[in-house]
Amino acid sequence: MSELDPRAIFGGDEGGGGDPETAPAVVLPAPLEATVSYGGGTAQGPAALLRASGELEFVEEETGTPYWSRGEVATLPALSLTPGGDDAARRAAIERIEAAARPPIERGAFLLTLGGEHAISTAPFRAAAARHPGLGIVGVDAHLDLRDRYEGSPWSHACVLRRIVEEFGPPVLWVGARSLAAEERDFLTDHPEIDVRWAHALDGLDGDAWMIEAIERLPETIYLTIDVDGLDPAVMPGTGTPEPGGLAYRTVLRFVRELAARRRIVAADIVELAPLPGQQVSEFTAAKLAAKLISAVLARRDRGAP
Ligand SMILES: [Mn+2]
Repeated sequence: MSELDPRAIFGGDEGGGGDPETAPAVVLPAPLEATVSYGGGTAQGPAALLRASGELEFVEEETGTPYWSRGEVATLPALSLTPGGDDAARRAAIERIEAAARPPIERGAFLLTLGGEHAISTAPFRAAAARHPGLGIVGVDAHLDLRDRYEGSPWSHACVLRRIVEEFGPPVLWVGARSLAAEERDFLTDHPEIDVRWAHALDGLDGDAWMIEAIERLPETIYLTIDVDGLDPAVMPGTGTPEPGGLAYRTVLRFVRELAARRRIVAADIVELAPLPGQQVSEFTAAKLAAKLISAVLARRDRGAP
């Protein structure tokens, strides 16, 4: 059993407390906040999400059954990551996250990393790609994060997909985008294989057929990154770089469930949560999405799928 403060355990007393060395799902808090360009606060994201997760009812309302069995979800101690610093310090922080991500991924557990800013995704993606060659990446995000450098740094949150594409060239599906820099537009022109489902292009589409069509193009093993700003700021105000016209909570939920049912999500992250004082909706929404993601991944395993 974990000796962490119950408020620092995903799922609290009822849903948490699994052994990080054996549990089929492991949560890794990675509160890195170094290159946030607009509103700050992502360093507080993991703690707020964990606290909110302890307030969730443990029965999933759609099924009437618990999200998972006791002990199936473990939480690692939050990494202590120095904020700010130069590129070398940022790179070192990402390497520390990667080192923490490796053991659960290597033994085949599902790893959910909690950011922190989006720059952290490189770390668990690398750990997962080392074990799963051909790993694809799926993002829910208002932004493409395809800049080469941002505010002088190649390790900015605005560059995370660019770094991953350059290093691994993975199949990419990016959902909910609604922000575009000229540099990103040009990069997309040069990389037509990057499958972007723009938020505006989803308006008026009938049902979820688009999701299934997009998911069926993907390889079997997937890394999923959920930037909370992919959701509409009306339901997710607590994020540093909000963009209007985002996805509905239920749309994201249905997408995550289709993805988890049709592909093997080996690792995921939820990033860019920046809690707002006196307003708990953002961390509560992120915590519930995290619980439903873990539940959907474990349900696939329970059915005997790899
Ligand atoms: Mn974003």
